[in-house]
Amino acid sequence: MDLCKKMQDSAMSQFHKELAACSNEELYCMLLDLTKELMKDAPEITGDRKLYYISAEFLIGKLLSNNLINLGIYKDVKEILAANGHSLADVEEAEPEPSLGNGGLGRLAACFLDSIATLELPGNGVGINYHLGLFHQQFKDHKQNEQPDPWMTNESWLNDKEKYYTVHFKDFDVQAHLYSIDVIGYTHKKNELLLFDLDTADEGIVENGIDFDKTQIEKNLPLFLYPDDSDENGRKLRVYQQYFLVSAAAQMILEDVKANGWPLSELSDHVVIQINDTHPSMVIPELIRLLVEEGMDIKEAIGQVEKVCAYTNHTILAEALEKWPESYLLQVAPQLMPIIEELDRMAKERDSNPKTAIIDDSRTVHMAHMDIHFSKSTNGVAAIHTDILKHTELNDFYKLYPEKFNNKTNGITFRRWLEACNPQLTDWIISKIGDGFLKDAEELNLLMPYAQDAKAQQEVLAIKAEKKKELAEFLKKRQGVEIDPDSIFDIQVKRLHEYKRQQMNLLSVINMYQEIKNGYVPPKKITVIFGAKAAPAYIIAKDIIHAILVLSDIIANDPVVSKYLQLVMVENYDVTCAEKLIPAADISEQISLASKEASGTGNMKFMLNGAVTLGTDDGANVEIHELVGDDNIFIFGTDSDTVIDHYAKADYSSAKIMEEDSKVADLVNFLVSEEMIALGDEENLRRLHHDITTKDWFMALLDLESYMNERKKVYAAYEDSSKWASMMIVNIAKAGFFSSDRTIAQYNNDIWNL
Ligand code: 26Q
Repeated sequence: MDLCKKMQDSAMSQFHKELAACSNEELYCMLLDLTKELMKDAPEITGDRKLYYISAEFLIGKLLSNNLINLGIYKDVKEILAANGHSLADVEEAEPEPSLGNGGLGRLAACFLDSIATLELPGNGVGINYHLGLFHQQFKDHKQNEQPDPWMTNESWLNDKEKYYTVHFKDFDVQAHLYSIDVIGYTHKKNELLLFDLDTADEGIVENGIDFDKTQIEKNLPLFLYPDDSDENGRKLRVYQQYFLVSAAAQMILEDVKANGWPLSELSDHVVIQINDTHPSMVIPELIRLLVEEGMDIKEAIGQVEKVCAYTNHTILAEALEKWPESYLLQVAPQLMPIIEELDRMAKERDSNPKTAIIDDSRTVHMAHMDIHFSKSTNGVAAIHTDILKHTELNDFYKLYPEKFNNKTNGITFRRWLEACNPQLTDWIISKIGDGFLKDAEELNLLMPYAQDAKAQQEVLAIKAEKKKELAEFLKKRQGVEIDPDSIFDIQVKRLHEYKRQQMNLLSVINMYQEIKNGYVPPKKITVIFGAKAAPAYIIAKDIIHAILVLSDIIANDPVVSKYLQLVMVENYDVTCAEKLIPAADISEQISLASKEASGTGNMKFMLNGAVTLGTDDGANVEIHELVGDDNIFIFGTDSDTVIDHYAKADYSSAKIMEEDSKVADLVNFLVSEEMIALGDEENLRRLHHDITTKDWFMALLDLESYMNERKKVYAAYEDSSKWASMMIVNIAKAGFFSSDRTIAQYNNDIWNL
């Protein structure tokens, strides 16, 4: 049946209305049903070897457009809606965004699912169905306020698999209830995202913001992602969530194997489990435990699991490497401890170095250590990150298992981050080089000759101008903020963390504010945009948000400065808003302290959409730099070796920099100036000031001068629009390497062998 008739019939049967008369909400429900129906008929990807990508986070974003694209009916649906007086963009607004992730690691998992299905590899995601997501960020009194983020509606992408798995905790059992979301690839074949839930979950226990009783596990377990882990009960709840996920997952995997008639002795021939950071690491001892329960000898079970599992490290920050006191594990899942003890004993047999022990002298269990000893592969997520793991952070392990270490530079799905969010640029690329790049992203290189083509330059500038207008409309609608589409859009959007140095950007904006106040007239108005959620218990991060929001008002209230400068912080930065911000960006701020950002993936999305990077040689910026060359990127700051050296020698002092550089001192002191305190909260501002002047653990002041200088150069470069457009085109042309299809092909060749 043709699509138009199908849509008309569904509107009639569901709502007894003509298509033209339906509301956006009704159209969304109709399209949701229709899409689910089409996906139900799509062939499953099968094979006798299967991947389980297990992760505490899947930041999948809205699914309608993406699924329509991958089903090959996006344009048709858009046209049919238009013919009936509707816009697909408006219909999309009715879709709630599932908030099942924090940031990079969760979004990466979602891009990977898209590419795994597109490459027709049999592989499912496995995670938890958090009812209230991470949290919804609101700004009140210039501060972040956290609210629950309910996203599940009666009609949703979730399918009930009507399957339960019993998870044994020390004092009680729970029934993990399996749901799924279909993941359709570009060739119309499908895998699944499998999400475990608890029927006993009770949203009613949440009160004032996101507070709830952390001890009522049966009611709270699947409510929030990473509940506040600043207190002991919060941390313990996290262990409950982790064990819940891995125990249900391990049972399901063994059930799959048996259902296929494969003997458990051949487990590693048929199953590969990719462990997404240490959050699901307990899958290793749990799987061993279950195999032993099935009658397998423990040595054989360990051997199998070591061949089945592979571990990805996403961070070099020591504080993010999870380690749990043995006492927690004994309270949550004591049945794991004998297995972990055995793994620890074997690890100590392999290496007597206490730094590689799984259980240390204070009876703390190091999850990453268990992963490296007892999985077949350990990978970092960008070249520099893997190098730092090998030669610094995990060097003791690298010496022990050099063959296990490998790099898999991250990638992004072009279906969402180009086709869906920037159809204008997609069509432009197709008009120049055909649509082959949608299958083979490296074909984007064919755009290179257009970098010097005056007509092509004008065209990309026009598309950027259109996307900037769209963003201005979006922000007006979403947040009531007006921005000037004729200004330069200079954007930093990512989780708030000191190492990402939003505070350095803020200090540089203070500098711009002061210069303009002192009479400097910038050639063009600049709109600096931030978007970031801070962890609820991360005090300094929240103080940085406070300072940004206060400064934003100071600038807006200044009749002179506001003509040339605007500072905006978007509320509740999420995938939906990333899809609007990124295509509209002129400048992509990637300014982490070198050595600290494992990869970054936002940097790739900006580049693909024709933004020029202002950044440090950190994470995947290094690879972007190599690809586009010095002339098409703005790099500044201390290199990673020097930074690592500063930490080793403990010789960095922000106070010393302030003593020696009065300009830097003035900028920092502005945080506690009368102007700031008049609008803001003195306690927060003083705490931030104190932190930067006495600690500045992530060295914002080290690179502040070079950052401000480089930023000036970027703004100056923007004035030569032909040169700027050629930089945009080079960035787009060189972005092919960052397709997650390439990343997934590498995982498959080197690790999964599906
Ligand atoms: C750990 C312990 C207790 C509570 C929370 C956590 C925790 C939660 C989330 C630790 C880490 C995360 C998330 C990490 C993350 O998103 N890392 C990012 O991964 C991206 C994908 O590889 C990289 O591009 C980013 O550089 C990296 O920061």
